[in-house]
Amino acid sequence: MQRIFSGIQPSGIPTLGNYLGAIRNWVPLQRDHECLWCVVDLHAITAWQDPAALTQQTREMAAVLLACGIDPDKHILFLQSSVRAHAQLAWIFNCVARLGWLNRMTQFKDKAGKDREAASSGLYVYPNLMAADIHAYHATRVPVGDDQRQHLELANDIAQKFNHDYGVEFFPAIEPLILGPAARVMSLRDGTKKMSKSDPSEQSRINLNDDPDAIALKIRRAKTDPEPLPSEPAGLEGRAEARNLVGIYAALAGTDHAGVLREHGGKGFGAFKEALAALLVEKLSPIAGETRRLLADPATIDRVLRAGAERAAAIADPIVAETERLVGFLRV
Ligand code: AQP
Repeated sequence: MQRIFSGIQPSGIPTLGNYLGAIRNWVPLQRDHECLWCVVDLHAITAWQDPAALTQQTREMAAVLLACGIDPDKHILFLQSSVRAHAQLAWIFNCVARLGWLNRMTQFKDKAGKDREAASSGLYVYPNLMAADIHAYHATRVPVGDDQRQHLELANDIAQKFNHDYGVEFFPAIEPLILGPAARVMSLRDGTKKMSKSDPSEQSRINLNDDPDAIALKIRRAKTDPEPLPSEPAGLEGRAEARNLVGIYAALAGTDHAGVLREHGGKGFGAFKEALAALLVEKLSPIAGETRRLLADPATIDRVLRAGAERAAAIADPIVAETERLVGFLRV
């Protein structure tokens, strides 16, 4: 059975983008893989997080994952900072990855924005930590949204260079699993920017804990253009916002762009947005309800995470110990 690792940052309330691009696709993978699901709090602090908010968001993220169907008994759900192996291996990978490789990472450019000098050095070496997250478990498959593809290529480059430099075949190649028809969900305010939980505009995203009124309002206010919906997917060309809303509808309804346009093509956005909001409420309300129920008993969530960290460390510690031996660290 192949081992899967995937992570999500507790940097806010998870969004529809996180759900359609990642979490929803994780659940069926549990049938035929051994899975490690990680709330990556070390990654979250690469951007400023208020400490009390981070604690709260971390527990909320674990609750959302459980509410979406992550199984903490058959698989492992844990916090990144609870397993020291991640930071230990990341340091070694900081010394393997080349600056030139990191300079090509588009996510750093996007996230650092114009004021690069003010970005944390953690944000810059984030892909090295991500490589360590995966390789600390010898995981071979990583389900991610389309935006993470470049980071996985870097993780493979790091593994190859490590294996080459130390003359071993220790870290296996990893394969990205880009799943789901809505692999990239875009902002509701700007169809060229991805939907993000840390976007300063609350109106840019659907949060998984939004109530039906909030969902309806955000969809009603979502940016569109004056034309009606086309009847064929080719008519979405150059219409980023329309394309995004159709993509979201398709992913939730289990169809594709053509299927949505067969039903809604020719309609104005008013009617389509109403149908989309109703579909979102139908699909997301049960998750929000179950998350609330779980959060009423935080001790149980914490117990699940503690047990998960112990099981994760039991896999990662020997792999990192062997990495340190290969590097030549004296163990006394
Ligand atoms: N808009 C998106 N569409 C599709 N997939 C997405 N993912 C995130 N946004 C979208 C996928 O969600 C997983 C977890 O992401 P993350 O929390 O580790 O980091 P991120 O990609 O940086 O997500 P955010 O929401 O944009 O967080 P912030 O705002 O903190 O940077 C990943 O598999 C990602 O592909």
